[in-house]
Amino acid sequence: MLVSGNEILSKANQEGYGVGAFNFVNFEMLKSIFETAHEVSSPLIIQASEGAIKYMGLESVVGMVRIFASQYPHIPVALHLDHGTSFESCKRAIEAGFTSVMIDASHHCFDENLAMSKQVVKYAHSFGVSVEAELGRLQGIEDNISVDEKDATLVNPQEAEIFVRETQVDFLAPAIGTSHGAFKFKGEPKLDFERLQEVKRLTNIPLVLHGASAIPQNVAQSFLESGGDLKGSKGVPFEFLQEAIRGGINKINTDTDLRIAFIAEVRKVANANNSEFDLRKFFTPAMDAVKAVIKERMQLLGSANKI
Ligand code: PH4
Ligand code: ZN
Repeated sequence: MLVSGNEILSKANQEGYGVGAFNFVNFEMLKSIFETAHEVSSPLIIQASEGAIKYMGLESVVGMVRIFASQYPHIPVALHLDHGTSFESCKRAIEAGFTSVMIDASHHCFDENLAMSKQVVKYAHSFGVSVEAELGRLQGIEDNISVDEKDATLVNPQEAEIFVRETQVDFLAPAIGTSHGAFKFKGEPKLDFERLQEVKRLTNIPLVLHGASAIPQNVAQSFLESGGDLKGSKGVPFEFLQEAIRGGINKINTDTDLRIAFIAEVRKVANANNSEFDLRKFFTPAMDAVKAVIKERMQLLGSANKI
């Protein structure tokens, strides 16, 4: 059943567990996500970025998610716009049937971010749609970074308190040192958990971790064995994800891990038989690999058996 993101995340916030928010760009990814949620009885946040919407078409995104949601009526599902860049983009998604949106105005100044987020909240809440916003910049933090540099990049907890009170956003993504993609840390992985705890203490709403892929060892290895190159890749370690949940994170954005797992299998089939052209021969093992990653993650974050 399609529900607002609030319905899924306020329960996660009260009970102290995390819910993976999985990005998709095609039928195969979406099918893998739904089938795994069904298998482990997990609530679901499905997300599509503006790029994914451009690729699939807005109506197709909503239509596909609605069809799968109706096949699994016992699973609470939120369809979330990931990194919406404008009020218009959020409005279009809401009109089309998204039940949750992110307005990402984090690259604007604080006042502009606040004003844009407020505008989206006013519109979205009138349709029962939840809203996520972001504070700070998604960027790795180095060991030798100065306090000033850290403050310029990461979320400011006092600003977070004002921001949440003024905008009434439902969830906040505080920058604490993660970044998108497969290369998150130059040295040892490092996140600012103290800052996270302070944001939670001052806001007490569900918090979101972007750039939360772990690049699990077995997935990276499989990519390598397929002939892929991921030299220097580093994700967020599993124990960091658990500590982040203890610090107040409830929505854990996951995209890169799924992409890597999928493509490794596609390449293996291509390598093994260069006269193969039946798409199903490529995508069936790819979906199995993606499902294994999602299953491990749902269990680790604590959303399994929460339906
Ligand atoms: N996201 C996913 C962003 C995907 O434009 P696009 O479709 O490439 O955008 O919001 C994440 O936070 C994913 O984090 P990850 O890279 O660690 O999986
Ligand atoms: Zn993100």
